[in-house]
Amino acid sequence: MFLCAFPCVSHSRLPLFLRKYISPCKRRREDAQPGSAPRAWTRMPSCARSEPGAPTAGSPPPAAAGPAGRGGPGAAGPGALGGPAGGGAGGGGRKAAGPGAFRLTEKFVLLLVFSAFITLCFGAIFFLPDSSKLLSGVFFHSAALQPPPPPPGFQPRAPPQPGAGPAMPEEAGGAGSLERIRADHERALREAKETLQKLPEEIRRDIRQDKEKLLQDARGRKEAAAAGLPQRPFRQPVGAVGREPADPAVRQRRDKIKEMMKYAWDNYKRYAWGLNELKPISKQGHSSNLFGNIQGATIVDALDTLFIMEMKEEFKEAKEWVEKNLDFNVNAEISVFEVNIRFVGGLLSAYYLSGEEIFRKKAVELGEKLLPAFNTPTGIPWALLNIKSGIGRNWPWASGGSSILAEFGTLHLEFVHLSHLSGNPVFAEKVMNIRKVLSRLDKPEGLYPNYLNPSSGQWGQHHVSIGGLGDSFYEYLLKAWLMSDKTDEEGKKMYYDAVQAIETHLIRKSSGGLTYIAEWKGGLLEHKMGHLTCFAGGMFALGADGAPSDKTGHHIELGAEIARTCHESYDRTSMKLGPEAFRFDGGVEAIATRQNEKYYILRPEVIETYMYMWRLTHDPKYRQWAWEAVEALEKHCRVDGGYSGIRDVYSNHESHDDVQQSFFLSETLKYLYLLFSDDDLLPFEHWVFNTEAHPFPILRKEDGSKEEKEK
Ligand code: DMJ
Repeated sequence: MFLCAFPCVSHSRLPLFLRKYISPCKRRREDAQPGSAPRAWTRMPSCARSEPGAPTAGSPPPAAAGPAGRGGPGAAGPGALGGPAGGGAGGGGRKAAGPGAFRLTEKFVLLLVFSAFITLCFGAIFFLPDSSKLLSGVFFHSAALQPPPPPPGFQPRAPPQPGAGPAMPEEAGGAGSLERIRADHERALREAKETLQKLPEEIRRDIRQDKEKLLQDARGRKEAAAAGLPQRPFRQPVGAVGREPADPAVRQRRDKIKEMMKYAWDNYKRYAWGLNELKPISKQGHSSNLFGNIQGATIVDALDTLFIMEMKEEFKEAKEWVEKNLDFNVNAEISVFEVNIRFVGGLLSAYYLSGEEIFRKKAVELGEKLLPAFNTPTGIPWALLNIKSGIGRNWPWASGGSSILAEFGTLHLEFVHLSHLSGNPVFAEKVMNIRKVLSRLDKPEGLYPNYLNPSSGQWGQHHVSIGGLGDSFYEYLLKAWLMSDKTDEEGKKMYYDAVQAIETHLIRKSSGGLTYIAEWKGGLLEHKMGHLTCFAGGMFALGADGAPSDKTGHHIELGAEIARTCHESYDRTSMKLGPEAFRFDGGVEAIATRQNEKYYILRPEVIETYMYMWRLTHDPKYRQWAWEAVEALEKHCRVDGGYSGIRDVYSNHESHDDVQQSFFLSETLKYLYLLFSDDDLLPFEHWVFNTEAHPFPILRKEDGSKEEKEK
């Protein structure tokens, strides 16, 4: 360590009696041909030992070093300072008194000078700015400081652009820039000030949490490496948890929604833990064939809601369940769409919010299991897939073996993030190919039919819907553009063109002045709107900002009108909860006329639209309408064992369907909670929600490869 300090001092400026002590090194430097050896080679032998490629203790010394170079008998103990004066070979005579030997006082002076010099060096290291970097350069000059080698197929990320938006959430800009150092120092100062204001027990708790986080990070890194995933530094995401709302009335409502979440969760835990969903009346598990025998849908779907509501204990137990029990190595035929939006989506969000590697690992593992679904002549995926055999098929009822628009069109956000997190472009390639197939096809009147044959690449029946079978395809066009930091121009164009066609051919106004979105069947309109279609109000408002030809205000207005119509569909029932579908014909408006359309299964779409409208307009009526829904849910859906759907919302007494849907926890309650939170909880500038309300971070322009975001 001492010797390492010397190369930075010119030999000629050293006191004479010191020069001879370092002369072996000096001579070595002079012996070297200029430019013939790396700079490191000119260092003192003991320094060179830490250079890459330099022999370590026990390895044979290079021939050029000669027997006296190192490792000789004199290399240990006091003789380690160098060879004998004059640099004779070997260590013999190192202790013999001779003309060159010092007296005790000289030795003392020598020691003092050494000490002063070392103190100076250390002082410089510790007090120079960013001393940690100097220290690491001097003492830890090792491979640990080198970036890890890229995994196969991993696209290197572009350096951040100056002036680009804030890095999000884990990819900050280039290390070492002055800006970054200044920001780091300012942050450190701020944190120090905050720490000074804390109580001792708060400081102790913070330290404990930091320690846990460090341990957990280390564990996670190991797991990720074992799964072949690239290393990723995790940074606290923006707006993952919010402040308490300032207004006590709002705070109280938000607390109520958290209590509802707790009630739904506790009952699931009590009666159906580890199974997909809860039957709250019969108080047992509910299995839906959408997930085959993959288990734990409610747990995975609820993870991010638990996180943003700061239900830490529950989040922890959910995470532990995922770690120990979530198993995809099962012989199961699953719905690719449902598993993607709930399981892949839930795991991705949980990872982005918490940084727990287990979620990234599981998401990528599941994503890989879904890949065989794309093995069709066109690459348009099957609806159903056996994740063990990799054999896929379509729903038998879907127009001549077609795949469904809302199913294959709702993979994009998740698959782009899977590529981003795994470094494997295959996921993004699969969904970009879907885009390619769609953009080549003729669209009747600019509309996208709900059915597409994955073998022929041709449309099936010309049925168009912004509700069931079509809905989230449109949603994902817009959100793909937003999630790409507005670089996915193709997604943007497809979205706004589609909205134009929808307005022209599907959107109508009732005689009572209610705007609705009808369904289109080969050119004929069915004047019916599904509960599912109600999400479109939020979508129009969210997309208003980018609308072409000064149509921003118009798109907001369209969102507001759809929100009003959907609110009417709730308000015109006896339970103040909306039916599955409502009609605008036969003398009725926004009312279900068929018995099999009168049910409510805890769906989120109307509340989702209120949430977007609230965030984008701050019109208090949206909070009011949302609160009406909360009251109705409490009155009619809350039962002894959780929350249940209702068979007929027009009836005066409840007939429960006995299912607590997993999307009630992931979507309905999350959107309600956001409605009564400040806008800086999961702000739209940083997050995009998948169709199951799982938040994904926007991929900043400087993040990720082009392939993941474009085409
Ligand atoms: C959710 O699973 C998703 O929102 C999906 O897109 C369709 N609808 C259900 C909830 O109604």
